[in-house]
Amino acid sequence: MGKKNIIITGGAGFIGSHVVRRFVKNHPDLHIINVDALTYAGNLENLKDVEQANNYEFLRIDITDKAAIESLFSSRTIHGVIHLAAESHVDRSITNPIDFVMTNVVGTVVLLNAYKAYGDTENGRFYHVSTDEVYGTLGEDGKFTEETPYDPNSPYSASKASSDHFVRAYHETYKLPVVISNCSNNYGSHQFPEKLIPLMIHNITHNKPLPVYGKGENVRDWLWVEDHARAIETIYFEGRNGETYNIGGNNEWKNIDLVHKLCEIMDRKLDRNAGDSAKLITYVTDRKGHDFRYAIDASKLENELKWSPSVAFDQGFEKTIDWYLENTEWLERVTSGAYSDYYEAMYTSR
Ligand code: NAD
Ligand code: TDX
Repeated sequence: MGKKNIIITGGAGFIGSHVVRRFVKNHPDLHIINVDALTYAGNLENLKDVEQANNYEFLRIDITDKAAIESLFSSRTIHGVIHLAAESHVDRSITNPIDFVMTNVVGTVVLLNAYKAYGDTENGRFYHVSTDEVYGTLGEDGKFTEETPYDPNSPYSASKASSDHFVRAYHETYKLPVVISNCSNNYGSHQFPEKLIPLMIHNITHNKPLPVYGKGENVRDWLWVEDHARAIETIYFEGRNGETYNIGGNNEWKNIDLVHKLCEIMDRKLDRNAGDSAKLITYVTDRKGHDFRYAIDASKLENELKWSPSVAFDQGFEKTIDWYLENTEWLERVTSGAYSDYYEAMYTSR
């Protein structure tokens, strides 16, 4: 018998590339099929170190393309699916919500249907990788648990909440074996510089203003991307069908404090005078409907599946910054072309 086929969608993106790398390297008994449309956020350069592996294959397919997805699932036995492909940036969802409905909602249902019709549902499972943003926003206290009611505020989180609901509904209605995880903000290498940390690193290196939304008081709970990828691996193999697992780093930061910390480290690494980078901080108009605070209670995952974050934030953050400084070519390539139009539309005269 050949290797079991596992589809990982969105494997050319930020988190997906870490998940693909981990599965290809740790599971030579599995054949990993990376299904990705290569949108602006997808980049095969992120997977250079695994592209020659004999248990890895890349297919450029848009998950909303029903015929192409059905043809893939019907042409060979798909044991399991780890679904990460998504439109993932909140600000883009505010200007263009329909793309988020198409990929995040319709694309997820296309995959569910194909897996239900052709997949190895007796033995495998459909894993939906989701976000803590489906729970809405917290005040100063409390944390999201798996029982927190869904209350999404942005078009992005509404689309992810909707896709979570479809995944749950396929479990209830068709007994499809599914599992869902909802994770907090990730940081690490290969993140597209529309997101806070790589955007700020890029701007500091170019002495450009650092756009902090509102008063910078919003709070996010940051988790190292490798710890997220390891949680996904654990949940894929050991999680219980029909369950949701929250994933988080117990690591809350006010945006402005995080940006100041980044500026201090960048001053040191770039041999600048202390305080130079922080002079670039510029407060700009707040994000519409900006969720105030996210914080995750990950005790279910910690107790049931014995997962916990492996890296202290100081260490992971420093490693992350080093990666962007050592990979300036990557950063320059992904910020050439359409990025400048995006940046101008989003930030000029904000
Ligand atoms: P990303 O934007 O970096 O990557 C998304 C990937 O999906 C890209 O490779 C892109 O080409 C691909 N893609 C987009 N539309 C597609 C389509 N129609 N068909 C096929 N491929 C398509 O995203 P990310 O930050 O790596 O997030 C991955 C997943 O994790 C998403 O589902 C996101 O909701 C979830 N998530 C992200 C975070 C975070 O902090 N980034 C936190 C929790 C959950
Ligand atoms: O230029 C900026 N200035 C700024 O102040 C940007 C890009 C962001 N921010 C703020 C907004 C947020 O409070 O920083 C915080 C983090 O912003 P993002 O990096 O855009 O992430 P967020 O909106 O929190 O969502 C992220 O975490 C959950 C991911 O993008 C989602 O895909 C994931 O589900």
